[in-house]
Amino acid sequence: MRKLLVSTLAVVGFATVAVAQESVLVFDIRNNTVGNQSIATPLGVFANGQNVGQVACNGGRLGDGQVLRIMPTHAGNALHTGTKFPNFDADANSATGDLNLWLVVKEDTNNAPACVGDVISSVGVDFNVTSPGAPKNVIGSMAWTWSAAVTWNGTANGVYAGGNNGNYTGAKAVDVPVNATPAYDTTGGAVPGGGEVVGLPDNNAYRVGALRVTGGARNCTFAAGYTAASTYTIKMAVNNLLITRTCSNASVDAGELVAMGYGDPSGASLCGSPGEAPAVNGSTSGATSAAPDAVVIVAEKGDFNNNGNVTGADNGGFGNAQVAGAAITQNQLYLGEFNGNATVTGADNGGYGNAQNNTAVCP
Ligand SMILES: [Ca+2]
Ligand SMILES: [Ca+2]
Ligand SMILES: [Ca+2]
Ligand SMILES: [Ca+2]
Repeated sequence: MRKLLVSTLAVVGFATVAVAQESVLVFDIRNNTVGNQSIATPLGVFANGQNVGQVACNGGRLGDGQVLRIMPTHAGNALHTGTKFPNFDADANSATGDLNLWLVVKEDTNNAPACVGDVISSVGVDFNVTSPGAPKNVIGSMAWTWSAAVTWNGTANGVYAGGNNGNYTGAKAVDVPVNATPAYDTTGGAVPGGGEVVGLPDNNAYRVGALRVTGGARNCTFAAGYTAASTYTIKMAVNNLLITRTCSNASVDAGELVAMGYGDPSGASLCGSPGEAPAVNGSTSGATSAAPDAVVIVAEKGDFNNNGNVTGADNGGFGNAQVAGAAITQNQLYLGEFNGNATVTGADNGGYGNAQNNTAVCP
């Protein structure tokens, strides 16, 4: 631990070298389990864009699931319960959802001599939320957990700032490849080319953790533009543990160049490269992503005209979702899917009708 921290501190202050990326951190609502969550063989809807700017980045693979749609929490009825799409966290609660964080580890590009036996030795990352206008549905809470995909010597889950739409700070994990023997051992660590076989064309990825987001109590002050006001962007930032790489040889690292995000889920077209540019230097505490890395939309299922309520004015949008077929968008599928089978058909009429019948129940 001590040796790692010394080497970590030693590289603080190096200027960012924005010529390449050595690792990528990217959110996706999928965890790559089979079926609806596979990133290597994605459900067709993910190839149709994320509906915030309508950008489809890479055919639906890793990075095309950066928009998390969750319902607000209802106290007066059960509208947010059940197994409606996407239900990727499998808790039968549409007010909760996961932003899985994937780490892609590429070869080092700025070490001298070239890094041997390299492993990601620390990941310290914050998640900064931008709150839009009003009236809106709020984010109620966020909670981070590290996954078992990477073996770390120590982790800290960090804290949610509290209140509505606060930031999440202090997620930290450290891997110490040098043990007391002393033998250099990267077993279980995040190494170049390791991880699961998933979507990026030039490397594999590890699912290092997940940020679980829960919608707050439904706000019933409805207005046009309600969905836009209930749309939050999240940007990653390096925190004081830094994001670092350790080598088994005596190489000097000019900093881990981390691409935060894959394209911009809020709409700017940054598709076509495996990782958002410019990369940030993981040795710079506070360095932050230039573009949003995830979007959270707290929206009522059935509200196709984006005013917060589910009424006859939404019938046209619901009908369009039913006939969209293979061209259905992520937004249409989220809004129109009520019976948990990841398609919008007449079998969803009952759930949609129930949403209309209960739309006056607040919260
Ligand atoms: Ca859920
Ligand atoms: Ca480097
Ligand atoms: Ca509506
Ligand atoms: Ca359905």
